[in-house]
Amino acid sequence: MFGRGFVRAARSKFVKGFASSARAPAVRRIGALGLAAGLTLAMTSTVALTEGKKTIPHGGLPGTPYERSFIAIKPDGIQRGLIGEIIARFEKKGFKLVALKLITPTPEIAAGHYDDLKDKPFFGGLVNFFSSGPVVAMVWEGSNVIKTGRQMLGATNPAASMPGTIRGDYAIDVGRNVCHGSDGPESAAKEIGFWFSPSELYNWTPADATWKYEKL
Ligand code: IDP
Ligand code: MG
Repeated sequence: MFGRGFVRAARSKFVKGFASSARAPAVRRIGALGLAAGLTLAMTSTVALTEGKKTIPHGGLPGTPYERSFIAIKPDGIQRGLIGEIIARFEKKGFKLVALKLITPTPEIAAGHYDDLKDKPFFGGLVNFFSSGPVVAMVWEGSNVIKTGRQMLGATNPAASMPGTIRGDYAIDVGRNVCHGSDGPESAAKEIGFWFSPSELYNWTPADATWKYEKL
């Protein structure tokens, strides 16, 4: 995990240094012991703080375990009781949830989110549908979460989505395809910025991170 290797190395370096001074008088050794404990504690808490404050750009770091994608459950997914199912798939895969809110988008927000499709004939219907009720807006983090997230969602048209994907398993119609996922690093950064302020994103370290990644 980030920082732990450093702590371990720093600790073992210090312990070696302390052992080599073992011929020092007892009083100095006791003093050094206190100093060692204090320094180790200080180092540990400094690293822990740095780890907690580890700066990850709002839009994530594509190509690293800190890549981020904007994933949303659309109004049809909410109405059909699929919130838990969709979140569970991302959670079980091992991705990390770093932001989540339930929000009914205004037509302006819906239009802003789908701005790249404003010239499409289905744009009006899409905006009406997307602003018709609450959506679950989320940011998920992990290696390849943008591409893998799209694969987990399935093809835009559920008729072409593979069984086993969310749309393949739970949707029929392209206009009611249950979920949204960023389609690349640029749209991910743009969408995360559009839906969430920096204070709404959480940097946290899952307890099982080293069971999901060989290297972090
Ligand atoms: P995506 O959601 O897989 O990224 P986009 O092409 O970005 O697909 O389209 C955004 C959304 O617009 C789709 O998820 C779908 O809900 C809707 N949409 C796309 N194509 C059509 C269409 O031909 N008819 C109706 N709705 C469509
Ligand atoms: Mg899209």
